[in-house]
Amino acid sequence: MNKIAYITGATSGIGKACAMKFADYSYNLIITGRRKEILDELADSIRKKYKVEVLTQCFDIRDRAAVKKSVKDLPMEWREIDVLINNAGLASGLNPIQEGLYDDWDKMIDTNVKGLLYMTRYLVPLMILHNKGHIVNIGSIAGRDAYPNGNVYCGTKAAVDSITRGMRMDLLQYGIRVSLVEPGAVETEFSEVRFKGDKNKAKNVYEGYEPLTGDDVADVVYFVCSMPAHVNISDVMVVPTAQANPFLIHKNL
Ligand code: NDP
Ligand code: 8X3
Repeated sequence: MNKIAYITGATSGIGKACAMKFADYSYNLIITGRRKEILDELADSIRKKYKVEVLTQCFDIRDRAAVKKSVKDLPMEWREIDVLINNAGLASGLNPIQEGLYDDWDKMIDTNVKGLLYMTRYLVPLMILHNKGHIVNIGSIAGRDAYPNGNVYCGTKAAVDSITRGMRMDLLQYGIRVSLVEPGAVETEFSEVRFKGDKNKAKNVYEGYEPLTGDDVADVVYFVCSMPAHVNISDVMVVPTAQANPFLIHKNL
């Protein structure tokens, strides 16, 4: 029987790459996101290419009632989840704290922290019931060290780090593995979202060096999940060779 991976934020970037990677290794997938058309197209292409089953769930992870309903609506054959990849997330804006926009703060905290908590809160009881599970939270290098104007985004990823450590303790008795993958700069839609559609600003982030791709991160996530049952890779940071920390990237411009 194929294993099941539940991947949040699979319409783009790291989540989409994880969907492809896990399908390639014969996982059936539950993939989520808000953009239904993209989600449906991705599901179709994965079904065709990898011959696995794919279930789509379209909802906003900030909406606790919607998260609850999506888990409640899972058909019986989709409830034994082996891997949960808590990936959906975003940065919104890059402003000094005194100029921060409240709406940006709400978006980041509600998505990156509360959304991850809601997903985990509703899915973990299924893992406990079935006596198995592995949760991979996507943190960030930004959670290890803040950078100028990153304030709230960095804070949400530091929260993901801390929550991950707490989750690991709480779920120890159930044999549920909890891992944190913390990428550095990955070229995805991330910067376009952060700069609210400004493609030039977004492109500039990745100029002069080779950033990670979603595939690079998916390789690491899959590696973490492919360990034998007695091994947990609790924390892994993956960065471009050109990156030393959140604010030091060697660029040849
Ligand atoms: P993308 O913007 O390419 O993908 C983000 C994904 O999250 C999309 O699928 C989006 O789906 C989903 N998402 C965002 N908000 C919501 C929401 N409210 N409800 C449901 N889904 C949502 O960015 P990345 O792939 O780069 O980001 C994935 C994760 O990786 C994030 O947590 C990010 O913080 C983290 N990360 C990214 C790094 C980078 O440099 N790119 C580095 C370190 C960590 P949709 O729009 O369809 O809802
Ligand atoms: C995304 C990486 O450095 O832009 O988490 O914050 S960074």
